Amino acid sequence: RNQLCKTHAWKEDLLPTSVIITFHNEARSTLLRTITSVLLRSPPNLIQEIILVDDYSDKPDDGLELAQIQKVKILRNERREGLMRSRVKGADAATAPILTFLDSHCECNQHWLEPMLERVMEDRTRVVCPIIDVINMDNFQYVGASADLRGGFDWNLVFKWDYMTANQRNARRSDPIAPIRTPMIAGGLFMIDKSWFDELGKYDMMMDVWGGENLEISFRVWQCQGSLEIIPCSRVGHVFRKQHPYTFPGGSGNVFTRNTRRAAEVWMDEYKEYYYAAVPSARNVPFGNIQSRLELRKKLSCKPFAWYLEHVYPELRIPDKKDVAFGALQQGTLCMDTLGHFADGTVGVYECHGSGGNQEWALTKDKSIRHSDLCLTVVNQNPGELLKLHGCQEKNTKQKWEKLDNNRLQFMGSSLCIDSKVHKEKGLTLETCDSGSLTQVWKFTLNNLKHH
Ligand code: LR7
Ligand code: MN
Repeated sequence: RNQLCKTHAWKEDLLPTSVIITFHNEARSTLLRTITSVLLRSPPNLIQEIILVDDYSDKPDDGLELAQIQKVKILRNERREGLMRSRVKGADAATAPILTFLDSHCECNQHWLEPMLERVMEDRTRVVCPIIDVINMDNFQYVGASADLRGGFDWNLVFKWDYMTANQRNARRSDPIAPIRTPMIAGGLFMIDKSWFDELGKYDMMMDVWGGENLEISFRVWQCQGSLEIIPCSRVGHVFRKQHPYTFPGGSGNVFTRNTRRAAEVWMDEYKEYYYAAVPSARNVPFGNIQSRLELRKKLSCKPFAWYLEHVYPELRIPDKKDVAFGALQQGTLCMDTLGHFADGTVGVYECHGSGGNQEWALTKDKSIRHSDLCLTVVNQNPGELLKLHGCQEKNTKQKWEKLDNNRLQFMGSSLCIDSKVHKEKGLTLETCDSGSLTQVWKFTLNNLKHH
């Protein structure tokens, strides 16, 4: 923790919480570590109970044995329900006014609880999480994680950590233990007022196994007049694993996509089209009935997704209405990159970093390939000639490109394509289009955009 956390005096009259841990085939040792750390690292009066929800693990005995520990209660599903319905079962059984969810392989650190309780008690619409440290999956060592991260996503709707912008980091320097507003929560470790969890619609009970519920609850909290925060003085370790140690009834890809579609269809309004542009195969996965969740959204008078994008996640780039494709232009692991050059500069390729910037391009309806207000321009229309960045001009025929079906970018009216084969010495060049040449393959991360 930041040193300042030690001297901060937490409120005296904090309310107790019920800790809810769902698990499917978790090792008993890691479960024990989670439970023990909750009991040893929290003021006893603030832990009402620990509710374990055994999501139909192969061995019922583990849960039964752990339930012999003080304050630990066990519920067991009669069939595999997945983490969403399991958490709701735990929440419904909870007797404390505040719920704390944890994954089944955590270690709560010193004074992890008080700073979060304080925030939720001040305002019950705040949903708060700790900084999630790393428990090394090879030797179970506790390793501190960066405190300068927030939760976010790209248009593929997969959770990712975002580095803070320079402004956000500066603000943090003046008050390092202030709560960090986060567009999305990782999903497993958070605290929420129980009455508000209920009012807000708990979880989507038609989501299965794993995935998508974190996106859904994040949109729901923000759009329905709540907020999400990371509390820097609260730290909890989590075992990050390479793969799921359990089966996915229905197949992991399908289940994840189905859950994600349910979140997108209910909460994202017309912006869901950018998700389908980024993950076209998602359209083939049926997502079931969402009527009751749409009604919930209406009943709670939740704000449109456009509001969320503008006020909560302005860092997420929105394709322009004039674009037909957008994002990075990928060639294997490399991406087209301005290399920091400006007007009259050349362009090259660089390892894809996934954070836009010099690697953000748009193919526009008027057929230019655009980076900000600079366009890829042909100076001399011959093989081997370097491409340049020039200011975009709508009528300039030297700035017109055709995206071919085999992922080539062809200079309009010619048989020349953008090629990276000599980029190291000079930059990207025009070369005779060749469907066998890998240095001419360019794929936009978002294709065939439809705007509403
Ligand atoms: O069918 C299942 N039933 C369960 O009870 C599948 C899982 N589970 C339990 C499981 O035993 C575990 O306790 O649910 C919990 C989460 O499953 P994990 O640990 O396999 O998930 P994860 O840590 O890989 O995934 C993160 O994203 C998930 C999306 O559905 C959940 O929100 C997890 O809680 C979440 N974990 C965290 O936020 C911890 C920090 C990770 C990060 C980033
Ligand atoms: Mn986990």
